[in-house]
Amino acid sequence: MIDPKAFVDQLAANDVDFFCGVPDSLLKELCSCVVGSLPADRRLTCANEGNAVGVACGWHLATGHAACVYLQNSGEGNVVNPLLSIADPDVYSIPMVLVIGWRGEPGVHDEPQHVKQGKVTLGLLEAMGVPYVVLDADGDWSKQVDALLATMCADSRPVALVVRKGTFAPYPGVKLPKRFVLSREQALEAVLDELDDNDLVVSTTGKTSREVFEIRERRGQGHANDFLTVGGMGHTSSIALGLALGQDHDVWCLDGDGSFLMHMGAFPVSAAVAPANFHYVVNDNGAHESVGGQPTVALDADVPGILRASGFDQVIEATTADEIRRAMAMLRTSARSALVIYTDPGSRDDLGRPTTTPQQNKQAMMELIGSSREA
Ligand SMILES: Cc1ncc(C[n+]2csc(CCOP(=O)(O)OP(=O)(O)O)c2C)c(N)n1
Repeated sequence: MIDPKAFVDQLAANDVDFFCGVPDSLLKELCSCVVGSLPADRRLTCANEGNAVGVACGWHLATGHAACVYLQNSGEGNVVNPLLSIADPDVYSIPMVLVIGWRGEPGVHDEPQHVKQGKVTLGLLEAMGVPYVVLDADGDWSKQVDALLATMCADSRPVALVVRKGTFAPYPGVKLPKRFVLSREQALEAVLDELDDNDLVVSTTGKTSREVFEIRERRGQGHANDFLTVGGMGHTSSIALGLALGQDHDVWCLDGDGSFLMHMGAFPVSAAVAPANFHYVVNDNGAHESVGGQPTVALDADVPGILRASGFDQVIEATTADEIRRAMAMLRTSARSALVIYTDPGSRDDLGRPTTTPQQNKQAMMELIGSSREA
């Protein structure tokens, strides 16, 4: 296995001395090492992976050095535009090292949302002309990294390290202080208590959707009311908006702060057109909890203020189950209102995963709404 600290040190020794990106569960140990061992002015958790490529471009302009951009392969889509239209050797020719966690590698079992992305991960890099090497626990990683960095420097171009599951050795996780009353799962219990059989849910990527699924299982409620945004992080509110615009059931978007930040431009647009059946709830635990707990800026930024400035007339904040219940009643009757729930990061070790497929879930919801051609 690769010692994350030795990896970070080797990059730094080659003038790759700034680390930015969006955390990934497969790169959890590396991300913990970046947060835990580098000074604050040498690292940045970005809102999305494309932003991280932008920061890497600016770092090179400022220092002549290169930055490391870390991401899950789900974020490859977010980096395509700034890579091809800014950093590419045909444009500004900016060196940087992408470190990409390879979820869904062919032959390695993974969740449905990772299967297609896993198949095309290398092909996308090839199509973009980004030289890459695949790292695993057994190879001579140090030589591989040196050879790739030599290409990066010689051609002044982005290059990529694609990292297999189980490559990095354990590194102590990020410890965040306990500040609030509820866990995310307790908050979700309180939210779901207030919903009725006609209410639809669009829940965000990561453990929120897994917890919604498990709460429904425990309650024997079935899953037809819930659209689990298993991939497409950051698009949860847009999916909920489209769903609310196209039919009359109440739609409850259950977002996370990392997802909220990822494509925040969606909010003024949603607020401008939000129909009365669109209800926005964000769980702000100040972290990308689902992938290792790396902090986001959401507890420093004024999330309620951002929502208000985006056009949500009434934004309620809650930290207890009672406050959540009261707020849910208010949201149901007031258009353009939103709820920000503050919770502590953390989740059960035995949290399961959805046992139904995405297509079964989609079909069940469309039958409930009556929009399925097969209904
Ligand atoms: C485009 C993209 N980048 C990264 C990921 C990996 N990922 C899955 S869940 C998650 C964290 C979500 O954070 P937040 O919305 O705050 O919810 P929390 O996990 O804290 O409940 C990340 C980074 C992803 N699925 N897609």
